[in-house]
Amino acid sequence: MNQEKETKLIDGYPYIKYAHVHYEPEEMIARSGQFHEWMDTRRSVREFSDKPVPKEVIDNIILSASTAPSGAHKQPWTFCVVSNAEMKTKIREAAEKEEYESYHNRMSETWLKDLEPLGTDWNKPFLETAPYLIIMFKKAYDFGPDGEKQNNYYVNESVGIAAGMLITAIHDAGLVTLTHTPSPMNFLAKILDRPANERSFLLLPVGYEGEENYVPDIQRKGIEDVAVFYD
Ligand code: IYR
Repeated sequence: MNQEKETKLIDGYPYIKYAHVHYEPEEMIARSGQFHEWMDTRRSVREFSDKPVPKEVIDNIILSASTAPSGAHKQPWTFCVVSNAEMKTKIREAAEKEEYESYHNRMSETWLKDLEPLGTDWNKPFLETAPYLIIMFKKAYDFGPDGEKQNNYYVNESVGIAAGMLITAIHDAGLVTLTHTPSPMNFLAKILDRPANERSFLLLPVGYEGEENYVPDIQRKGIEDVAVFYD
């Protein structure tokens, strides 16, 4: 890590020499299998404990998420971290207002039926219980040095990848989360006073699961169901 960087100019731009770690096939098989087993223990959790989480962990998981690849390396995301109790209450109230409307008037019968085994409803107590709420914003565009608009590219893809990496980092830290998508979710930009170029993307409560926590007994699709191989 503290090795000297081997640098070179290519087409006038700075490059550094890069070689990734390699494993023997046996070890690669073992490692990837173990990683899958570990990832397969991840579950979306709706009951949170209010047990505090060190702020440094939040910094680390956000930095991990922020290593995601992005269109033209624009890193078009902002992670808003809310631990302030009054702000969490405000967010819960506004989210539940929208969710109540969605569950009662906006979602179809089929949709509600599909959600039934997962036990979701308009009630979102985790928005107050979880020690941290991370709200991801996507930056539709950025501002240059003279305040001019600068385009970002593949913003949804970039922020979606970062969200997946954030979820992985949360799991790896021994914490739990849930991807909450209140709809419409523009109230978040208002409450958090975000600039005009940012749109809310995903809300993730982060913390420990509640005591005596149960999650739905879901099954995941197998390799034959999710992958097609063209040999
Ligand atoms: N956004 C709502 C509804 C919801 C929709 C889907 I699709 C889910 O997988 C889960 C919930 C909510 O957060 O409750």
